[in-house]
Amino acid sequence: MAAARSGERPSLFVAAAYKAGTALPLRGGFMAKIVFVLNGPNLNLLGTREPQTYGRATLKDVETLTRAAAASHQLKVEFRQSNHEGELVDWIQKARGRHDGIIINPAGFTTNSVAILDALLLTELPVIEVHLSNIHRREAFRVPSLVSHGARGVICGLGAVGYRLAIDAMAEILGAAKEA
Ligand code: DHK
Repeated sequence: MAAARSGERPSLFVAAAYKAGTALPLRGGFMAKIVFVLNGPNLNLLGTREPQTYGRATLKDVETLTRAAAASHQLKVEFRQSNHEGELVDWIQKARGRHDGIIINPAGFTTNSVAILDALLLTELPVIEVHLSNIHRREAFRVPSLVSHGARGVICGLGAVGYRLAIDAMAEILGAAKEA
């Protein structure tokens, strides 16, 4: 991503990217890297959906926690959820060249979406797969994950904290700066 030097007027490219929300200048003039955090079907109902399995944190709570973790690494986050496979595929395709890494909880698409896996692969971005629950100690149909074939790493079973850990890992992968 283009870096604007401190004190310099942002270039047209930077200004356009900033407007599009794809490049975010920070103090000191360098561009914050952007992590795309994607959530699959039924995660919009977190907090009330089978709380014994998925916890009481709402998706908004997860987003807040994720953004706070990202800010501590001077990373930006774009956080989205969809119940629709095609919409997720469209978003992932557009991440190429716009985002620096992807964290995805594919939820119900984990074991069956070749389309989501293929989209993740084409971005050539680092991908971390997250699940709130420990899919390995649940019903057999929740594994194996197709998405894992495109993931650098997988975190599961740690609830919302898994998203924070995924941000920490992504920061490491992207060489992001840790705030003092
Ligand atoms: C969420 C879902 O919706 C399920 O379909 C997966 C995952 C598990 C989770 O633990 O976050 O099997």
